Amino acid sequence: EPHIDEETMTLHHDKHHAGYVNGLNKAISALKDLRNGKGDMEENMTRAALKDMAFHGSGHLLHCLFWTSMAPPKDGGGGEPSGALKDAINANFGSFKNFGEQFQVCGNGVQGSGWSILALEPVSKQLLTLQVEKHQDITIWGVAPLLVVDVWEHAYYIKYRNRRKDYLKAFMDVINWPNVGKRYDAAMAPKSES
Ligand code: MN3
Repeated sequence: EPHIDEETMTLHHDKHHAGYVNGLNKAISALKDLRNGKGDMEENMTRAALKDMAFHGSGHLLHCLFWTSMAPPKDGGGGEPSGALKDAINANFGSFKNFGEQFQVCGNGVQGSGWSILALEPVSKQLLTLQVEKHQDITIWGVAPLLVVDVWEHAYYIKYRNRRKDYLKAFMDVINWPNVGKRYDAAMAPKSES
């Protein structure tokens, strides 16, 4: 509050996110049943269980990142990033202002449900924005999502009605940059080649 309202966040977390957790558990359990000979493996795996797992699993993961992409302004939400992430944003987008505009335009252009995501592409170590639809379409394999914003209507409808643009503008005032910066540092840390 006041940028994002409590009622929306409570419903979003307790009802919508819970739906993905239940859906993922159901898909995993359906896959286990199929491996144990219950039901037609080919039919169910290709048409339902695997797709459900990708949809609900990606929905669950992105919502987990969403909650921790935010903080109330009194606890340090909003403002601008610092440290290595700040330098990387300047290097990849030209300026923080450019990044902010691109991140919001990206979310505004999602058709239907989806996300605007700031991610690190691991091969070239570039930061980029992804305009993900549903939870799993239009992504790049291997990227590390650093900052995500849910742009489905349930994320803003009570306070912002159909004004997604205003919601995205308000979201900029609650970004938990210290957390996003930690994710960036972890994603950039050297890993053993595999
Ligand atoms: Mn949602």
